[in-house]
Amino acid sequence: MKKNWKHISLAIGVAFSLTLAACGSENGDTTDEPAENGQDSTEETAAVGEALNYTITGIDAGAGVMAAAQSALEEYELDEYELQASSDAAMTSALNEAINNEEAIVVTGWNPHWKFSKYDLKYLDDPHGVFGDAENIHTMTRLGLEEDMPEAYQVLDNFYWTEDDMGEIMVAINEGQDAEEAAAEWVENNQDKVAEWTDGVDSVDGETIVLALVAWDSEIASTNMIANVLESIGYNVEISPMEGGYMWAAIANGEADAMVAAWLPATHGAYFEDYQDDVIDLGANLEGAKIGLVVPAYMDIDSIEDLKE
Ligand code: PBE
Repeated sequence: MKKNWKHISLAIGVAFSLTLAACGSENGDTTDEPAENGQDSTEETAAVGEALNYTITGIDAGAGVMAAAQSALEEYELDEYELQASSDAAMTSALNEAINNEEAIVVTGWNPHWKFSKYDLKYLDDPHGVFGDAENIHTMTRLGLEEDMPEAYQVLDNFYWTEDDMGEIMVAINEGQDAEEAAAEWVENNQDKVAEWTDGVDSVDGETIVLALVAWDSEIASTNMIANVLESIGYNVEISPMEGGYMWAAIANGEADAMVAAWLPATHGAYFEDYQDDVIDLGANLEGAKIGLVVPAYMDIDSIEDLKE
C-alpha cells in the first residue's frame, strides 16, 4: 500500500490560517482576573477557567468538531476561551499528560475513539445542542466510480460495521500495533462480516483505487480495514493522506476515488452542502457516532455551561 503525502503542505497551511482565524480572543494567556466583564462570575467557575488556562485543546482545523467547538464558544458566551488547533495525536498526548498529573483539560472529542477505553472520560452536557445528536459515518465515492470500478463500488456500498468493530482496530493501534497489521488482523478474525461485503463480487487484476485519509484515529482504523478488503479482491490500494476539508474536495474533483469518513448530518454538514452534487453518498457504514467537548471524569463540571465565568 503506497502512501502519498502531497497534500500535507496544503493541509498545514490551511490548518495554520484557520488557527489564526480562531484565535481572535486576546485572553489566551490570562492568569488572573478572568472575569473583568462578567457580573455573574463566581469564584468556583472562574477557578475552572483558570485551571484550564481558558483553553480548549482541539485537533486539526479542518475537522467538523473544531467548527462546532468554535460555535459552542460563541453560543455559550465563553469569550475568554481559546480553541487551540493541533491534531488528534497532539490532543491525545495533551490529554494523557493532563490525566497523569490530574490536571484540568477540555478536549474536542468524539467516539468511536480509543481514548474512552483507555481513560475515564465524560462528555460535557450540551443543553443548546451545538454538537448535534447521534451521527452516522457515511461512505462517499467520486462520480463515475460505479461505472469505472463496479467491484470496489459494490464492496464500499456493502461495507457496514459497528463502533465495537472499529474500536478493536483503534485500540490495537494505540497499543502499538502497525495500522495495516491491526486492520489485517481484524479482517482475518472477522471473515464472516467481510464475506457479507464481498460475496458475489468479482476479483480484479491490480487496478489502482485511491482512498482519501485524514489522520483521525477512527478513520485510520476504518480506511486501513477497507483497504485490506479491497486488496483481498485484487485492487492496488493507494491511501492518500490529506487535511479534513480537502478530503471532500478530493472526492468531488475525482482526485481520490472514495472515503469512509463522512460524518453526518452535523459534523461534516457544511462540507456535504458544498459538495453533495459532486459526490455519491453510499450511506452509513457505522451508526451512533458522537462529537462533543470531553473532560476527564475527575473534573468537577458536567456541562459546557460550567465553563462560563
Ligand atoms: N472527527 C473524527 C472528525 C470526523 C471524524 C470527529 C474528529 C471531524 O470532526 O471532522
